[in-house]
Amino acid sequence: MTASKKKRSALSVSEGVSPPDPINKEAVSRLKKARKKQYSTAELLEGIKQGDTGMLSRAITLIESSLPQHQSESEALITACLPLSGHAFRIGITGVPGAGKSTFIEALGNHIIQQGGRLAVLAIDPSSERSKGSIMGDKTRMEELAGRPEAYIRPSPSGGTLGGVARKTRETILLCEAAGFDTIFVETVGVGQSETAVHSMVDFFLLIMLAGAGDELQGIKRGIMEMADALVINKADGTNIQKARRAQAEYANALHLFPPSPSGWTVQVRTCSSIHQTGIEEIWQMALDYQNHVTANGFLERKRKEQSKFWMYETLREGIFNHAFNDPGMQKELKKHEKAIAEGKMTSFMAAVSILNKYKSK
Ligand SMILES: Nc1nc2c(ncn2[C@@H]2O[C@H](COP(=O)(O)OP(=O)(O)OP(=O)(O)O)[C@@H](O)[C@H]2O)c(=O)[nH]1
Ligand SMILES: [Mg+2]
Repeated sequence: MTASKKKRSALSVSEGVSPPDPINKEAVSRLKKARKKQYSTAELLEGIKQGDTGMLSRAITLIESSLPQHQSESEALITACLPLSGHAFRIGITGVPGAGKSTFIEALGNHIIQQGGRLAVLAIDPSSERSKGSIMGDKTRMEELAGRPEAYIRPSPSGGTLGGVARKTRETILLCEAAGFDTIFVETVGVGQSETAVHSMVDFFLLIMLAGAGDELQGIKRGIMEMADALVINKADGTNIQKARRAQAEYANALHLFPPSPSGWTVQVRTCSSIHQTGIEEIWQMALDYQNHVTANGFLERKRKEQSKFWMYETLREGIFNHAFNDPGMQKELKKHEKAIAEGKMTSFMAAVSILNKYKSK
């Protein structure tokens, strides 16, 4: 085929300048790279040390991952952050839905930042369904805080058992501390076992309550009150002020009946209005008083050591249980024994011994 014939063919493509791409390919590839970029543990650690919250978020996502290939990287990162952690004041905040936790955190958080602090707000919410709701709620209730560079708000890790979620939150505390946050809030909703988990990872545990719900001691589990270092009666504003004061006196009386705390700290009852920001400053001062008290008498150090031990055994218990009972044979044994208990053919104790014997002979 001659060159001239080729030019005349209907299939030939006339030479010319190719049209520009409708999309800026270079920008797209840069974006893709940024999205996909896998940071090394060293890069994440460096970012955390510099207080870069973008890198902190990536690191937290890594430790939250349940993929086995992330395990060793995640462990390396936590180990590297460990010596940089431990200096922050860790505060647990709980209360029934609607008590005003988010609004209170917004008010107290802004106050702490005004005092020169840097605050990380974490949450433990074992039901992932609810956590979606509270993230949405928190965005509007913590508007000012969320916009501040001195604040870092991270919703609860979702899914998994309470133990798993709690362990990840505990590790997240370490990462946040390594990133320079000097105050850590861990929020949980006061309706289940999650308070116990939060209590086992904080220095100071604050229970937010409402006045005027009939009998002041109703609806609130004694166990939660016993864990608290301070009770805060929120919404003490408008016509509610008197009711809040009465509730304060009643709770203070009720607390007298509790055994003294091993910290030597007397549990305080305060009132506040998170919306009007009254009583917030005093509550922060009280928290700092507590911190000074337990630092001076050595209780804080002992408590943190106990907590570390507790989480080692918790994780161990869960790991051993999963390892032992994840196989179908043992699952069947569990179900069989559950049924035997339900039908009254065996006591719980007998069933447990029988299951353990099955496991040992496996
Ligand atoms: N009057 C008054 N209302 C308040 C106060 N604090 C919170 N509220 C209101 O109470 C409602 C619940 O407040 P939230 O801060 O969302 O409560 P929460 O405890 O975070 O609730 P959940 O996230 O559902 O567990 C909102 O309508 C707030 O505006 C307060 O100090 N005074
Ligand atoms: Mg909330």
